[in-house]
Amino acid sequence: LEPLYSFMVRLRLPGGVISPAQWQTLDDVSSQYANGTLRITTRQTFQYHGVLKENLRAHLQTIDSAMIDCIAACGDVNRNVICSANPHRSKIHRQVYDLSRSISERLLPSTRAYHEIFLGEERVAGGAEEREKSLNAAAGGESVPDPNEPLYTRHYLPRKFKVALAIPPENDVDLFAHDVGFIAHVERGELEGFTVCVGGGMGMTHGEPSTFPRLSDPIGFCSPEAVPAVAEAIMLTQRDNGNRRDRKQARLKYTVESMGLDAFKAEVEGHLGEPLAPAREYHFSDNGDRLGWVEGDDSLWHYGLFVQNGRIADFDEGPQLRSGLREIAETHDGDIVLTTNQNLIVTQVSSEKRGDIEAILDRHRLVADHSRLRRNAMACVAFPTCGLAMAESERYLPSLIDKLDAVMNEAGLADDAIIVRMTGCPNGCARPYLAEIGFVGKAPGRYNLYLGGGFSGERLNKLYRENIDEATILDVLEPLIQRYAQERETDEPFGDFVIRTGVIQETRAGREFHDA
Ligand code: SRM
Ligand code: SF4
Repeated sequence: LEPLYSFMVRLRLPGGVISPAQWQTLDDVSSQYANGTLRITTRQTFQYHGVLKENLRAHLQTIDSAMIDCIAACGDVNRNVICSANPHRSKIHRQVYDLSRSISERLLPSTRAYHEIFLGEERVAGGAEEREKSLNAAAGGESVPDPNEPLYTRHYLPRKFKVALAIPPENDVDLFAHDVGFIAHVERGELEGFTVCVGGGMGMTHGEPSTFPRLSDPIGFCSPEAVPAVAEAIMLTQRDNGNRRDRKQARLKYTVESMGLDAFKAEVEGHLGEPLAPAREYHFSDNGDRLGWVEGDDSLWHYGLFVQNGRIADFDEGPQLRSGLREIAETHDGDIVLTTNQNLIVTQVSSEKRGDIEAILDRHRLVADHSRLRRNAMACVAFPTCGLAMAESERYLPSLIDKLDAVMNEAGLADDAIIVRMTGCPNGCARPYLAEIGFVGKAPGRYNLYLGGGFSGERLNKLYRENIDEATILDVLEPLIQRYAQERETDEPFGDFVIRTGVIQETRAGREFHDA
C-alpha cells in the first residue's frame, strides 16, 4: 500500500489574468481535486493544496482544458512572470501585460515532459544513457548543451529565476525583489521602454549572514520590443555564471555580488550583441493595490477586492469568497485579475453593471470595513501545508492584526497604513524584508521582528528584535506606534520614521542587511 501522497499545484499565469469561464473551471477543480480552496500567491497566480496523487492527472488535465498549465511554475527555471495588475486599465497596462506573456513564452523550457507525464502525450524515446553520462559529468559543474533544451541546457538554471514588470508610480509587484525587473517609462501616453534591473531576491537562512535579501540594481534601458531578448540575455548570463555548487549561493543576486554589476552587465550585452542605453529616472509612490472601484481609460470600471492573505474559501462566520466569486464568474463578462499582493480585480464593468457586481459582493459579505493596516498586510502560506515553515503565518497574522488594529486605534492612526508582512521562515515568500514591520518565523509562536522597510518597496528593513513571542511583539510595537503618531512629520511613513528617529539603522545594500 502506498502512502497517501498529497501535492501542492501552482499555475503558470503570467500577469494573473483569468476569464470567467476559466475561473469556473479552476473553481470546480478546487472542490473536485483539492481541499476546496484557491490560494492567490504573491506571484499573481493560484495554488491548490491537498491534491491527492490519484487526482493529480485529472486535476492537471482539467486545467489544461481551460488552456492553463503549470509548466515552470516551480523549479530552476523562469517562474511566473508578474506585472502591474490589470491589462484592461489602460493601453500601457495592456502592453506591459503582453510583454509579461511574451517573456513567459520565450523562457519556457522545451521539454514535453509535462505533456507526456500528465496530459498523456506520447513519449519521445531515447537519451536515457546519454543523459546519465552527462549528469555525472556535470555533477559539480557547468551547464551542458542539449539540442533539445537550447536555453536551459541539460541541467537547467542554477536556481529559480523571477521576472517582474512595473508601471510607476505603482510598485505593486515589488519590482526590486526579483532577479530581473523592468520599470516602464511612459512619455506623452506612449510606452517608451524600460529601465532594466538585475539582482533582487528575498530568501536567506537564519544565522547565515552570507545569505541575505537584496534589491536589484538598474543596469540600463531597453525598448519595449527588446524586453524578451533582454530577459533571455540576463537568464543566460545567470545560467553560465551562477553558483552550481552551493544552492544557498546560487541565485542571481549572488552572481551579481560575485561578478560585480559591470561585468554582469557586460556579459548581458554580449548576449544581446549591443549595449543597453543608460537607465532612466523613475519614481514609485507605494507598493499596495488599488482597492475599490477604479476607472479605466476606456470608461469601464475595475473593482479591486481585498482577499485576506489570498485565501479564497467560504469562511464560516466571514466572507463567502468562493461562492461570491463563482457567482461573479457566472454572470460577468470581463476578466478577473490576480494581484501580487494576493488580492483580485473584477475588470471591465460598465457603469450600468456596477450595481450588479456590488449586489453580489454585498450578498456574500465580500466587502468588510477592514483597516488600512489589514488591507496592506500579507502573509505567506506556512503551516499546515508548507514543509519549510518554522512558525504560523497565514493562519496567525489575521489575529495579530486584530491586536495591532487596537494599538493603531488607541494611537489615533485608525486610517493609516503601515506595511506589515509575515512569513513562517526566512525564505521570504511574502517579501517580508520590504515591509515597514516584518515578521519572520523562527519557531512555533516566535518571530524575528524587522523594521524600516520603505513604503514604496525601495528599501530593505533590518532586524530589530529576535525570536520574540506575541506578548513581546505588542510590548515592543505599542510604544513605537504611539511615538510615531505623536512625532511623525507630515506624510512620513512609519518605515522612514523609525530610521529618522534612530530606532533602527537604514539598510543601504543587501550585503549590509545583517549589520547592526
Ligand atoms: Fe516561496 C519555497 C510558497 C513566493 C522564496 N515557497 C516555497 C515553497 C514551495 C516551499 C517548498 O519549497 O517546499 C512554499 C509552498 C508553501 C505552500 O504550502 O503552498 C512557497 N512562495 C510561496 C507562495 C505561495 C507564498 C504565498 O503565500 O503566496 C508564493 C508562490 C509564488 C508563485 O506563485 O510562484 C511564493 N517565494 C515567493 C517569493 C516572493 C516572490 O517571488 O515575489 C519569494 C521571495 C523572492 C525570491 O525568490 O527571492 C519566495 N520560496 C522562496 C524560497 C527561497 C528562495 C531563495 O532564494 O532562498 C523558497 C525555498 C527554496 O527555494 O529553496 C521557497
Ligand atoms: Fe513556507 Fe517559508 Fe515560504 Fe512561508 S516563507 S511559504 S514558511 S517557504
